[in-house]
Amino acid sequence: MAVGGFFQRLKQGLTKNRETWVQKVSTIFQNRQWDERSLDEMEESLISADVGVKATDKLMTVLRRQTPGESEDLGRDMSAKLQAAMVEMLRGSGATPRRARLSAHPWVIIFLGVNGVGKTTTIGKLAAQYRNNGKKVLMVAGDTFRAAAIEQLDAWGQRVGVDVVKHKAGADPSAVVFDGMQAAKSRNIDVLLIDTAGRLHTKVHLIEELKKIRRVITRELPDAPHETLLVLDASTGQNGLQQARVFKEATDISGIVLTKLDGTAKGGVIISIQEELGVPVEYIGVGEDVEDLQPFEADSFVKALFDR
Ligand SMILES: Nc1nc2c(ncn2[C@@H]2O[C@H](COP(=O)(O)OP(=O)(O)OP(=O)(O)O)[C@@H](O)[C@H]2O)c(=O)[nH]1
Ligand SMILES: [Mg+2]
Repeated sequence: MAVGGFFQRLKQGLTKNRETWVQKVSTIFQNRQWDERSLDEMEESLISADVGVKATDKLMTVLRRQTPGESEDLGRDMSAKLQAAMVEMLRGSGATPRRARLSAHPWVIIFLGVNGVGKTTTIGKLAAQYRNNGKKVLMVAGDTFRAAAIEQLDAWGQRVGVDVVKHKAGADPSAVVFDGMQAAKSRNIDVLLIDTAGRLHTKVHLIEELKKIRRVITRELPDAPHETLLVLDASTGQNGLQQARVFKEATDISGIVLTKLDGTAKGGVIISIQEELGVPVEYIGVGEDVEDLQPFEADSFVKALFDR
C-alpha cells in the first residue's frame, strides 16, 4: 500500500480516539489562556482517556515546564507541545523494534494474551502481510483449549493461503508447537507464527503451559522465540495494563500488540504502556481487515491522532 494510503487508514482507524479525547484535549486551549485551569482540564482529559496517572503526570510535568510561545494561536501551540511530549514518551527507550528483523531462519513469533484480545486475528493478519512480502509462512494452532480456536486459525490459513500445523482439541499445546518447529525447519519456513490459549483452568495453569511451550521452542532452536508478543485490547484501558504485568512477571515479553484502537476512546492507554511496562508497542490494530494491523511508529501515530 502507498504511504499515503497507509496513513489515511491509520487516521480512519483512530476515529473514535480522535473524536473523543484528542478533540477534547486540543480544544481546551482554543480561545483560552495558557493557565493553570486549562492545564488542569487537560490533565483530566488525559486521565479519562486512560492515559494513566503516571504517564499523565509525566506529560503534565513536561507541559507545565513550558511557557506559551508568542503565537497568536495558543490552542495550536499547546497541541504541538503536547504532541511532541507524547511522541517522546511513545518512543520510549528508542530501542529499535525487533519486528521484521527476520535475521533468523525460521523467525519464530509467539503470541500471548488473555481471551478475546485479538491474538488469532493478529496472527492471521500478520501471516497475510508476510506472505504478501514473499515470505514462507507457517502458523501453529497452539490454542488447543477449544475446537473453535483451531477452526478459526484454519479459516485464516485458508483465507490468506498459509498452512496451519494443528492437533485435535484437548491435545497438549507443547506437542503441537514441537510439530510446528519441526515442520518450520524441514520446510524451510521464513516466519513461524504460534497461537496460544488465552483461557485455561487457572492463571497458574496458563503460565505453566506458556513456560512449557517456551522450553519446547528453545530446545528446537536456542535463540527462539525471536519475538514474544503480548496482545492487549485497547478498549480495556488500564485493565489491559494489569494483565500485562501478570504476563510480564511470568515470561519475557519482547513487544506489545495493541488491538481495537478503532473502537475505543481509551486509546490513551498506549501512552502508559511504555511508561509502565518498559516494553515497546510493535503493532497496533485499527480494524478487522488485513491492512488494519500496522507497525507502530510514534510520529505517524501521534500525527494521525491530531491531524485534521
Ligand atoms: N475492531 C477491531 N476488532 C478486532 C481487532 N483485532 C481483533 N478484533 C476482533 O476481536 C475479536 C476477538 O479476536 P480473536 O483474534 O478471536 O481473539 P483471541 O485473542 O484469539 O481470543 P481467544 O482465542 O478467545 O483467546 C474478533 O471478533 C476480532 O475480529 C481490531 O484491531 N479492531
Ligand atoms: Mg484465539
